[in-house]
Amino acid sequence: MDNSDLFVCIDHVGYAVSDLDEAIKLHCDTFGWRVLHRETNEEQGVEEAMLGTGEQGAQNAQIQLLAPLNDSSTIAKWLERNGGRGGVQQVAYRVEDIDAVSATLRERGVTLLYDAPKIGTGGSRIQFAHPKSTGGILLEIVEPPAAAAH
Ligand code: V0V
Repeated sequence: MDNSDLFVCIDHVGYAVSDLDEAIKLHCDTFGWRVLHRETNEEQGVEEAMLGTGEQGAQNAQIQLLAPLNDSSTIAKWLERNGGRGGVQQVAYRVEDIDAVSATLRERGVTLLYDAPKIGTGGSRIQFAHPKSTGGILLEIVEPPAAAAH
């Protein structure tokens, strides 16, 4: 990739929701998305579902529904700050090599939250940039698991 092309594409947009089943119903029954994958990530404190649309599979941009697993979850805090209403909690950019991209972002002064990537959806590797160093957006970078990378 060219040096200016750090990211492959938008991997997903993450919505904070208070009730996962209700949110799935809304986004699938009303907006026509399909549930591609569902899992619980204890470390991140979330119950989540990844949604695709039409003929799209996991190779295309997805919607990630994020419900809090408990009161100390970052999603619970986000919902509380937002008056209990759901909304866009994060945008995730897909990368080919998360270690290389993390190093470049650090060199450029971006504050990354973790010393090393953690495990995300479906065994992906994930890292976050703090909103204070991205212009106010919680930015995730995600390296898909080898089998899902195209
Ligand atoms: C907080 N702030 C945000 C924000 N959360 N701004 C934009 N988007 C968000 N989502 C602002 C907040 O309004 C404050 O602004 C400031 O950041 C610091 O607030 P804080 O009270 O310290 O906020 P905390 O304690 O909620 O921490 C914020 C961070 C936390 C970003 C550090 O949410 C975090 O660790 N996020 C990364 C992990 C995560 O989000 N996990 C759930 C998704 P002012 O008031 O100071 O101006 S898991 C996932 O995505 C997976 C598994 C996957 O994709 O595979």
